[in-house]
Amino acid sequence: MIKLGENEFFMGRAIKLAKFGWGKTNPNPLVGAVVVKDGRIIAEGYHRELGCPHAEVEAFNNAKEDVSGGTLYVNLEPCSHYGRTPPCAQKIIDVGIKKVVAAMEDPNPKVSGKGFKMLRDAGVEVEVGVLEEEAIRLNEIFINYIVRKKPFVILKTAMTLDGKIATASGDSKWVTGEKARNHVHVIRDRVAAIMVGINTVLKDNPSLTTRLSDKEGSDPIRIVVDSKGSIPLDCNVINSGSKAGVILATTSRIEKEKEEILVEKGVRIIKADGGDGRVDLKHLMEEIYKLEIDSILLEGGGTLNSSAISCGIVDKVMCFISPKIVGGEKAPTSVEGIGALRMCEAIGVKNISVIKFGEDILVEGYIN
Ligand code: AOF
Ligand code: ZN
Repeated sequence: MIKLGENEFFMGRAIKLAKFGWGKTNPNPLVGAVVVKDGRIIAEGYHRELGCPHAEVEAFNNAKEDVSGGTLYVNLEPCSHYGRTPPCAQKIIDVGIKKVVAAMEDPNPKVSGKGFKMLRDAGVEVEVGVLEEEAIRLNEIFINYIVRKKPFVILKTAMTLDGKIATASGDSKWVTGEKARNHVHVIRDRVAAIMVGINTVLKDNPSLTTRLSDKEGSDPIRIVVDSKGSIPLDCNVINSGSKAGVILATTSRIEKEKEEILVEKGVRIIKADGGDGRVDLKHLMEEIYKLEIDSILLEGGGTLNSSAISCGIVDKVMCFISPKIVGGEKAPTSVEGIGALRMCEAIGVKNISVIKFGEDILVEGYIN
């Protein structure tokens, strides 16, 4: 007999397993799978890395017992297409799974609904929608990438209670405490790329790599927006020794010779002329999408953040607020530019959540 909440319990486990794939499956989804028989979990698996077997097949491969007659819990509709791997729906039918419980339909047009149909046509019972909201949130990057055909852009900022990202003299080390800063590295580990403006490179000379306190993380591809190509050849971004590449987003204003040296140093150049001499960020996102980069953590200063928000490329905001007041009208804020002239023109941020990291507060929400 199925007890109340059993579906949610096993789907919760599948979602937990899926999270082990953070940062390794991009641009593919995070997927976990659990096989249950007689109320017990007899097999578990998750999608480990892009190109590796899908979660369902991983679970079958790890099974300690015969999975036939069992119920499969998976947080995404099983695939029906031949891609990097054969269709999971067929495999599910072949191993004799009796029922599939999925959290959500796959938004990938190659699959959407076809996986469920394939299963139902073969007599497998299908139930959809268990922990759906959680599953959608888990794969917000994948869903955005596959449906809207653009990278999911997360604007991250850290400010004081009075909205400053540095003091008037430019000192910004540190606005937030260690726990908040470590969480930023957790996010760097999950996303495909990180993006800053040239001013940040010139001022802070960051390496933009992932440094986690408890495990080795993967470095995001580093994107520097630099319309004139003024990036110093000896800067840390280019010379950090990281295997993750560097993309210089620039315009035709870059000098030919500088461009050649950068290319020789392994930097990929993307030119996206905005007409006003600046980088056209919307066009840049189209080029980034073509490289199968599904997500960008934007750690920009006020100018780049302002351009990114006003041209509509930002999807999510992560705003750390530190309980400090620095004051000073010349102290920079996280979004500069001209800004809205009337309060009714302010950009609304929806579905807000609040988390504490030590003394700091993280406010997250969505723009698009
Ligand atoms: C995954 N892992 O566990 C599941 C996926 O690139 P391919 O050929 O591996 O196929 C990727 C698509 O398969 C993906 O966009 C999604 O629609 C579906 N399901 N993908 O990478 C998985 N179950
Ligand atoms: Zn599959």
